[in-house]
Amino acid sequence: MPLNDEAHFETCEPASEADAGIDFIGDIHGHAPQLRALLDQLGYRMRDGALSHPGRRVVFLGDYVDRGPEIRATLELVRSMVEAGSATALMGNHEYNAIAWFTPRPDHPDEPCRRHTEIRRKLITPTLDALGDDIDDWLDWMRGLPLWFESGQARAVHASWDPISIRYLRELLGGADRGFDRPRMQATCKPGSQASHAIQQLLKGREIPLPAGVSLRDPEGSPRGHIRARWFESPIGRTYRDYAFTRDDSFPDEPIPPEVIPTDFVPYGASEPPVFVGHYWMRGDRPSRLARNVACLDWSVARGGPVVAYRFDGESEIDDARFVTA
Ligand SMILES: [Mn+2]
Repeated sequence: MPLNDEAHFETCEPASEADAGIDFIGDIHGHAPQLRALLDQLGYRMRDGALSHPGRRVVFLGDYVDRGPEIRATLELVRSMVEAGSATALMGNHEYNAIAWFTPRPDHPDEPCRRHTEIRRKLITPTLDALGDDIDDWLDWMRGLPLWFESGQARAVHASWDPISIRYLRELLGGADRGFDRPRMQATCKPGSQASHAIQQLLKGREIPLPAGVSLRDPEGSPRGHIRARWFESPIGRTYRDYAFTRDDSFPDEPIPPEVIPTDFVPYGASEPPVFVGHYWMRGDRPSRLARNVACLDWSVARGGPVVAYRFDGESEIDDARFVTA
């Protein structure tokens, strides 16, 4: 179908969901101007109050809030596209954390599920300032965001595709992919619970603990006792440094001992459909795939990188020519 011929589409039935192309878009973090430029470049135009495309739709990979200068405008743009039916917006760990900030702990109702440390307060303050008195409405919207996306041809999740965690959460959510009311939210906030483990796999990704005595700092300055794992690959025979999602020479170049590798670990199969994730602060001149069927679309907009899209049209192998940056 000639996707660039808009006049053609106005006289045709809209493409069915299965046929339509999907534009996957990575982390935005309040950078609305880059998002608008990217959507414009992809051919989305304002129709009836929201951006849409006659033959395509968007799947946003989460992390709309925190860090950037236009958090409210970002949320409004994303939400308007969801409400117009031209986009699906997945939950990122930053939306989850915003909900947890305001959710009381089930065992200590005077304390929030997400402890209010100074580092975290600094991170969430621009979001709280941007949403002001409307915070409850926006939190309700965030609670309803789906955690994963799956069509026959492609998959998406904020950080890592983990079938065991997806199965567990689908059961917790009564067969749905969304719906974090207070009790379900509290279930996922309980440290050490299976629900907490599952949500962490999906929204923060699989982590491998560092050897005793080695401690690093994350970009916010919090101590980090783990590496973010290349979950789609096997950790067997790898070192901490070369199995880390993004390479960092401060990670130990020593073998990962088998006892820290989770027993339920299964790498992403080569014949599985393409999967798109955000979250990992990739760096580089040009976005590229991580494996034939795995791509990360977070290229560090919050550190001066671009907002990144991938134009998907049903191909079984990810094509580096299909990444689009604003
Ligand atoms: Mn994230």
